[in-house]
Amino acid sequence: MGLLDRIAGPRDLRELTDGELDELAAEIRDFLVRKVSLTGGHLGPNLGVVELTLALHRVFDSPTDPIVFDTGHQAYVHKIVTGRAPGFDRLRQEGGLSGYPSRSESEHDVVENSHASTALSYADGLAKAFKIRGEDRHVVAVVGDGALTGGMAWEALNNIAAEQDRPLVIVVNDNGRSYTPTVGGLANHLTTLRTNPRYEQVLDMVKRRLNGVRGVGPAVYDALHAMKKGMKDALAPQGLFEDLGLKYVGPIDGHDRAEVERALLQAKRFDGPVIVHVMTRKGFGYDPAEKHVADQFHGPGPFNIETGEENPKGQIWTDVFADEMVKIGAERQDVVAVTAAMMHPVGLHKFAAAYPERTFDVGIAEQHAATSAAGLAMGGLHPVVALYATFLNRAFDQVLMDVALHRCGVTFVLDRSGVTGDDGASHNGMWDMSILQVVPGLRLAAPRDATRLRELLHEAVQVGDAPTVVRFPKGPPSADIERVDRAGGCDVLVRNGTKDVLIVGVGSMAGTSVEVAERLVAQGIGVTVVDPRWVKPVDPAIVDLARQHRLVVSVEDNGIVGGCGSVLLQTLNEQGVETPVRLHGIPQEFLDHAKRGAILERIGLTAQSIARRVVEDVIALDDGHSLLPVD
Ligand SMILES: Cc1ncc(C[n+]2csc(CCOP(=O)(O)OP(=O)(O)O)c2C)c(N)n1
Repeated sequence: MGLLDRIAGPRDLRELTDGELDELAAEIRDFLVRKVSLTGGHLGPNLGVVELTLALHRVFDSPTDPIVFDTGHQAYVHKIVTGRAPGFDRLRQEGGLSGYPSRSESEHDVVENSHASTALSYADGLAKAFKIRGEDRHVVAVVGDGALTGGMAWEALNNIAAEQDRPLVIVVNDNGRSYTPTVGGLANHLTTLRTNPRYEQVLDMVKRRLNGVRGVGPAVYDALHAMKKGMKDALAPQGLFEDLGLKYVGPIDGHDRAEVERALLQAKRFDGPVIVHVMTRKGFGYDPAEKHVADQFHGPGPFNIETGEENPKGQIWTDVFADEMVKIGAERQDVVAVTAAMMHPVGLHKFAAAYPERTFDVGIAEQHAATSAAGLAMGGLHPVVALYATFLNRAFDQVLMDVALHRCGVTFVLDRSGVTGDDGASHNGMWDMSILQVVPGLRLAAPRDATRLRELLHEAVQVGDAPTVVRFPKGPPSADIERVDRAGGCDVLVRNGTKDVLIVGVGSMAGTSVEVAERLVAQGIGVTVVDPRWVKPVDPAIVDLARQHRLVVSVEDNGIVGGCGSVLLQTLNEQGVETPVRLHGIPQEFLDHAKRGAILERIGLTAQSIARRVVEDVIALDDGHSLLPVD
């Protein structure tokens, strides 16, 4: 029986000796590598916070003292020491452990939103609440140097620093990276902090400790050496935080648990807001992660433990976008690319390699990305801003007022739209087609396959006087689906039999719609399937087609409220088309984590389920009844 088996909750950590805690840290690293190699997940960030998390749970009394993890992807160790190690066999699986903190899993999890840069605001509110209620509790926020590049973090710091009597400990987990190295003035400043003369001592300590850590290879020594060579002295390096009025402790070697504990205890005693600057290494202790150039195993899929090689994924939508952007970059000198700290995940790394001077990583700052893109457009360029669909939510006002109102030609490319699954409720890209419907002048395209992605991306960057959006889902694109005809700007994919049912298949749901059609045809129902390609604005050709059919069915992988189907319904109503319309989309719920396929099954977005409901609707029409209520 290992030490890990003896840890049922944070209090058990306090019984352990220094030697046992070192042993436990090694066991936890082993455990993380073994479990994540099977399920995939956020390995690198968690390997980096093992000692930090043990120290946090020994110094503070969670849940009385809430510990808020920014983004939450680095909370695996926290899960392990709060009694959830057995759940790791089913990490990110349906009904199993969530990949982020989860309030339904544990009283130790405070925040489960995986959108970055929010922890300091939650912590600010919690500290204010405890003060007003007269409760003597500390609040701890753990925030990465990447998350600190988000504007909200600074809005919160501005407030937190203003009140000196609220005990709030901000742990800056500084590993120098988001996915890739963190960029910007703040990142430079943190680098300066590392050049504090005290850092020399810390560096020595880190080096000494490395010798004692299992699985650490030469990569780490080289990196540290390189860091050291780049050092220069600074007089008052912590100035930025102290100028804000925040006490500063650090920098601390985040892999020296005892030293981190001392710093946290010191911070705790201040009984006011204080920053503890902890230096860690992403992927620490697992050689393949440390050596992984792209992102130090930020979030690998299942992989081989010995080699660190990920199981092959095949071509995904992102790859198609990545290659096409390089071609567009060659054809158009005015096209520039913008990423919000996700160069590789959104596929802009190839463009960046070909045209480094035309690529901008703005940090985890989607709002700024949008408005900065407006500026780029005003300055005569055509920016392509590539984001995960869920993170565009942040920048709604900027898209509306800063880009659209000014008629700026900016293309937003939304990867991971629709149901994404494993990462849970906050990662599903199911809001974009609803919130963007209300933006005047904005044009939105949803490609059904790789060929259409290339085609629509080219069309999008041609638009110079309005925002355009191209959205596509997670995973591999389906095989190309050829059109049989064209109607306006739309592709007709199926035209079979009498004009009974018109199916409007949006984006990746076009393939599903073709399957639905096959099932309906087999039952003697005539079907037309149309892929609008550009779903906003509604193509007049769809209105004409709707008028000619007996039933219109829309299928989209977006929230049902305010999505493409709902806008189509409204348009038909305005145009006096009385054909009944049935909407199929994602129910407006926060969907628990599970595989994308399993979720689509559960919410009825499969060909079988849609076909069954359409047949029922057609039978109701044939019987002269009004349509059945949705089940
Ligand atoms: C608003 C938002 N944009 C993008 C992301 C994607 N994302 C997840 S983790 C991460 C990097 C976080 O870096 P850091 O805070 O330094 O933590 P580390 O992984 O280095 O521990 C990014 C960009 C996100 N979660 N939220």
